[in-house]
Amino acid sequence: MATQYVSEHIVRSYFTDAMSHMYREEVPAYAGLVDLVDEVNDRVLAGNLDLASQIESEGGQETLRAERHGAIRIGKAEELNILRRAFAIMGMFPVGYYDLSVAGLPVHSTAFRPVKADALAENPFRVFTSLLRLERIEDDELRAVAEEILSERQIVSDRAVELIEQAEKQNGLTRADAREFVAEMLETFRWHSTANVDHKTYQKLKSQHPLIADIVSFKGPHINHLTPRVLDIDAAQAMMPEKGLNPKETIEGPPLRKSAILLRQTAFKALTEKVEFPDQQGASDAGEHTARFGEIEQRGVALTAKGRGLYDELLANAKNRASSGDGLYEDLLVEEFSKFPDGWDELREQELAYFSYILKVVPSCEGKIEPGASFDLKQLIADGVIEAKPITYQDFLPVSAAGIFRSNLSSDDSDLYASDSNQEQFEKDLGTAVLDPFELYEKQQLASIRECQDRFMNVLAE
Ligand code: OOG
Ligand code: NI
Repeated sequence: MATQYVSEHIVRSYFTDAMSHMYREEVPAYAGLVDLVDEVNDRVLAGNLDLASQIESEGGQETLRAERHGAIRIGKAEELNILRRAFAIMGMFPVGYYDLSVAGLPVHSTAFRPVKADALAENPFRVFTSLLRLERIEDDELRAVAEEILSERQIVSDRAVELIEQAEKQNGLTRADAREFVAEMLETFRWHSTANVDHKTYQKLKSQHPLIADIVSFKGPHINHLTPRVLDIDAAQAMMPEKGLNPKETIEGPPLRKSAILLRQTAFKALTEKVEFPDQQGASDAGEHTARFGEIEQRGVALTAKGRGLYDELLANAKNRASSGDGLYEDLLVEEFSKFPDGWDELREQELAYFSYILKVVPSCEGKIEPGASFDLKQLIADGVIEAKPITYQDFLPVSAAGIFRSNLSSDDSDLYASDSNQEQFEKDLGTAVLDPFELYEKQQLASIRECQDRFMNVLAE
């Protein structure tokens, strides 16, 4: 009998589940956030039967409760490269390039995520992955120290590397190997309460940028947050203080709307945790480090380049007006976004968002497709023969990501810096080009139109 390999989705689900358990144990406040999310979601579902049946059809509670994303920060090209290979085995591929230099952050990033619609439906877990840009450490001596420390570390175990090579060669893993692989990968993302550097080096790195200290001072890229899906992010944000969680000041992304767009997210601020710093004498020095937090997200429709242009413009207006004292950011955001059409039909007709089209089968289209009729998408939608379903946004937003980083780095620097994007170098380090998110949504929309067209022709031929 041929050896049976498990699907990438299964490996990814093992991984999501294992990360969730580990992080809830490592960070009890995160377990508290998960409880809060369950409470909010239960309440929303009890009051919205349509949504409840939709969630049921998408896999029910188990799918709803699985985390949507997490984030890590890594130090060198080899780490990015080996993680790219590890994530591929879980069916996660690099999508998008995020230049965070505009927010004064010494990293650039991508998101490893499933790409195809069926894979996303199985389990959409994504890992936002940021690579340190050593060249942004100004002090030559300190840069050399950081480089030296990073050059010595190996974040993926020898056994994990073996399993990665095996999976690549045979194009899959058996269930037992998949379990072992996930257990090995968990070690990569585990927290280390003892640092890799002495206290003085840590302080120096931190004074350059807290992010540099977080990346360089530890044995590996600890998972710094996980993010479940919440069905009412405004309610969850309001409830955090009463659950003993300290939320960031504002929800990132667009304001609350009838037709949700892109991504709204918020977090409780990173905790300050005890860390031991080894010294030259083999003893250690007690200190602390602030990095780990918990986040929640709520997603809406993916926007076209045109829609995204409008989103970026309105968001920038709200931010600029708030910083010049024009009013409260939340109020200004709502005011600015009144210029963004709020209804699925408008979003579709003005080509601001992506939709997936479905030709309804008989009897609903009976009598509506006349012999000899031509395929007119607009007309068929108007006639109720074709249904347009919003395509969910699967990616991240650089301005939001910068806001999440900042609220967790004990730095309130919100200035904008000149862009210093270097996608070419990032892709060289990654070992492949990142996928373009707009192209992915475009393709999905187009494929759905083609399928409608084929089915339409079949109905005509009947
Ligand atoms: C990543 C922050 C970005 C998001 O959801 O936008 C992020 C980090 O803090 O490492 O996770
Ligand atoms: Ni996040």
